[in-house]
Amino acid sequence: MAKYVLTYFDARGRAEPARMIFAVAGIPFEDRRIKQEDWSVFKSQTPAGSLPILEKDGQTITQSLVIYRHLARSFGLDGETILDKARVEEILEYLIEVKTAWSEIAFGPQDEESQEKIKENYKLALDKKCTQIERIMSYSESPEGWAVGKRMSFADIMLFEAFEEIVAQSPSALDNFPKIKSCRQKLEANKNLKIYLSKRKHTRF
Ligand SMILES: N[C@@H](CCC(=O)N[C@@H](CS)C(=O)NCC(=O)O)C(=O)O
Repeated sequence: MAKYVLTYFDARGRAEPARMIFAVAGIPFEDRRIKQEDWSVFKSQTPAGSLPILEKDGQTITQSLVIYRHLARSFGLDGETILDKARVEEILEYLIEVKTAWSEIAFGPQDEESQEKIKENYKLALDKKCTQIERIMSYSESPEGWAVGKRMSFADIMLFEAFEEIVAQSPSALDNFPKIKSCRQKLEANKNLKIYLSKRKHTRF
């Protein structure tokens, strides 16, 4: 079996979807967390000066979305048919747009006027992107209740992860999106994910 090392900061951030893919797939990996005080030295040793990176049998892969897709493909979580694979990737792209709008609240300018605009933009993004995701889910209606097609995919994991913080802070955030909600509930029942979540280190982001 390949040997995987996922390197990121001591946070969920851009590494968390990858950690969840490993967990759900039941594939062991080294979860390497770089301390802020060690970053300036470590940075110069990374290919792009940023994290996450994934090392697989001595080869290094950069870019979080590439890492997620690579892992999903490697573990058969990238969708069954060619069309399912496209649907999975569509959902990923929409979710990244929601995540980006959401992260601006914490990481964007903090003055009152900017925050008002950022929050308005986030609400619009949430509504627009979730409506689109629900549409995609109805195109490839899954009798089994997964996001796409007949089996669990990375889209389900991503739907769970992308909204974790949003739903924790605003429990009714997904009330207008029943397909997304029920898909998240289905994944929440996954045994491997439950074990992972029960042991996960608590971090602010
Ligand atoms: N497009 C890259 C962005 C990577 C990125 O910006 N990583 C941040 C952490 S989330 C980082 O390494 N920041 C530290 C730095 O740039 O020195 C990806 O998706 O992996």
